[in-house]
Amino acid sequence: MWFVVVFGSVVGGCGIFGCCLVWVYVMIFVNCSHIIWVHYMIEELERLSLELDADLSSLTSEKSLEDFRLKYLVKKGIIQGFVERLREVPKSEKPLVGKLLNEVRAKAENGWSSAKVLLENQSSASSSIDVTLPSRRMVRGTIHPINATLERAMGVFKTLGFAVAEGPDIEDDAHCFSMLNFADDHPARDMQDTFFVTSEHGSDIVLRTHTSSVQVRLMTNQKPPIRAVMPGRVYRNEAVSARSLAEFHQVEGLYVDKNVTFAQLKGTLVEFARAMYGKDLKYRFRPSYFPFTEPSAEMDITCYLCKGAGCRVCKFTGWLEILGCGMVHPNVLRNCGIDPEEYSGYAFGFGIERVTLLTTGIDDIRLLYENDVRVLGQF
Ligand code: 2NL
Repeated sequence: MWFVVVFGSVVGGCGIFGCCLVWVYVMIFVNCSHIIWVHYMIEELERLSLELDADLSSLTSEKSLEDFRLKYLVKKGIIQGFVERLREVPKSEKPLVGKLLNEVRAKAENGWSSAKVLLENQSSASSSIDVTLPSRRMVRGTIHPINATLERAMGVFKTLGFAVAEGPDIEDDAHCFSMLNFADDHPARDMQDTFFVTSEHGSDIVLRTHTSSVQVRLMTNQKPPIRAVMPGRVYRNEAVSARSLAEFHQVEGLYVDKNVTFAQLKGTLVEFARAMYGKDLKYRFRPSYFPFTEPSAEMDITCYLCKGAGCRVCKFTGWLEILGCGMVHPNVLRNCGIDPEEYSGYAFGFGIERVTLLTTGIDDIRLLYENDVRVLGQF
């Protein structure tokens, strides 16, 4: 442009006409130069678009992404340079050039963004999942020995035709003691043996000391024949030692019908003991005493350790006590609304923890409640 102006001034010195002519030339040239310049910018943008295609296709690393950004997308980059030059484009040409520039800019920005996302996905996928790593070992739980014994015992009684009944852990004196023929001064009612729950009702509420309370509920609510086992947690106010706990599990059983005999009691319990402890064991019934049965007995099996020879486990008797049993006391039947002249029944009860110690060889009952996986994982 300065060349045109200088040329105009020199020639202009040759008179007024020459001067006008020169200015006409200058004006034509200035107009044409705009057209030539716009045309050149369009050509430049088209070249840039092709260059962009090539650069976009090589965006395969973080470095190439950054180089591309610095070359095209920053304030001092190529695209912004074109935006600034757009100001000099004559108004009439602006829509055409502007449209082209927008297309080129969109291509650069979108192409860069999608290449970035692609690269990020690829790198996160490859860094977080290593399919060649060995899989994590599955830690498998085991059934707690108490539950395992409980399930086994219940399974045996179910095959013998017994139903399963449950009741509340918190009981009243009637269901836990008086209806079961406990005398008012029976030592089991003593503060030292039973947990009494202090309540508005006085000291009538207790934590059940046996699941016989469930049997009382069953006999009061249901007409014979009744054949059921009652598993559950029971509580006794005892010092904790290797042999006894203040909280343990019990299964009690009851069969009430016409003409139920002691022979049936023995047959059923021998069947149960064989299924639990093995077919070739020896067993015996010894006379015993419970307030709720008459006659009462205790059942022993041969010691699993010495096979009857006598050892520390069986206190050198050769026998191990496994349960208590007997014929339901007529008073208990009467208390529950069952006529003892018409019906008779047998009942039995045993502690699940004790059976678990006998069948697993664990020698301290407390181990069953410490939940040490080194102990529990062995069963
Ligand atoms: C034991 C002894 C026994 C019973 C529980 C019972 C229940 C009713 C009536 C009569 Cl409703 N008897 N249960 C009978 C004899 C023994 O348990 O050593 N348990 C751990």
